[in-house]
Amino acid sequence: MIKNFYAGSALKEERRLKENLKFIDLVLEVLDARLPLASRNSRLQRMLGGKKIITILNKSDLADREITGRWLSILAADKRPVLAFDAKKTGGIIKLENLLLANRPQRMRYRRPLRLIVVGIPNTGKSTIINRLAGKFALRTGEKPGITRGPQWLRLRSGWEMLDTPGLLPPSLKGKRTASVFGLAAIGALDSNAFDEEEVALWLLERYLAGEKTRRYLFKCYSLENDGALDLAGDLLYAIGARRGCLIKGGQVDKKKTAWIVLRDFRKGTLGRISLEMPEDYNGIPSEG
Ligand SMILES: Nc1nc2c(ncn2[C@@H]2O[C@H](COP(=O)(O)OP(=O)(O)O)[C@@H](O)[C@H]2O)c(=O)[nH]1
Ligand SMILES: [Mg+2]
Repeated sequence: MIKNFYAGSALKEERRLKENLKFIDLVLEVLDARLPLASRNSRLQRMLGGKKIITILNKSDLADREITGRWLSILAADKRPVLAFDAKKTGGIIKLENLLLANRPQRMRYRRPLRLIVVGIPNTGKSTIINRLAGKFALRTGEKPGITRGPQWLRLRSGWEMLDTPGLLPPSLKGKRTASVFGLAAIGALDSNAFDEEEVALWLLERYLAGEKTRRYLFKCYSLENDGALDLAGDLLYAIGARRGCLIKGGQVDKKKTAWIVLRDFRKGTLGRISLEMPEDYNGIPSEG
């Protein structure tokens, strides 16, 4: 049910990124902490050659704390700096700035400023991170993927220069398990025309039902009784729609609209913390995407 809408524009983006990479000393790879495997573009590794990468598990405020902790230790074994991050939290940027200071290259081949770029798939928080790092340079966030102004270098407090436009990577879908693709749809990395919202919402509700904590929080959020009567995602979606008065003519629940409510609430974080991938699924940086 997932269609790939990125093929054409992705190639253009990739060419643009390759062009920019000539001037780049450091790449900030922004992943979604709830989906660190699927939100990584594996082709990036090959494009980068030997460049330094700092991996940011952003939106960690929306992921399970303990699971993110385990992700950090597993990803750190790849010998690159990795940081759990909440780009919406004011003050948190210090941690990232310190990491940037600590990761200045030792020797300079050219007399030019050290430059970094923020890259990632849509909706991982790239623009928010750029805004935080840039401080007084107010850039717009929350814009539709792909809409950007002419690129510009901004000087940061850590001494780095940063491209004000993120490098937009396509989500890698080829060879991905269904769960990863549904996860990408849920976190808002895919075009809304590319998937069936009801399928994705049902998959997401199953994930909430599977965990004791996540389940309790979800039922509380929708003021539903957590008494075992709504153990099936389909019944749960229906109950959420009914509870929200999301009806079509004749009093039936509007399942499509309810699915969007669930997806929107999930993305905003109102449904509570949840991790959609487990560290146990990881076996090294994938080489092909
Ligand atoms: N809860 C939470 N939301 C975030 C975080 N970072 C970004 N967002 C939100 O995620 C959405 C997408 O952010 P944006 O920076 O535009 O993502 P981009 O597409 O990668 O540039 C916006 O609504 C942001 O406010 C974070 O760390 N935590
Ligand atoms: Mg953006």
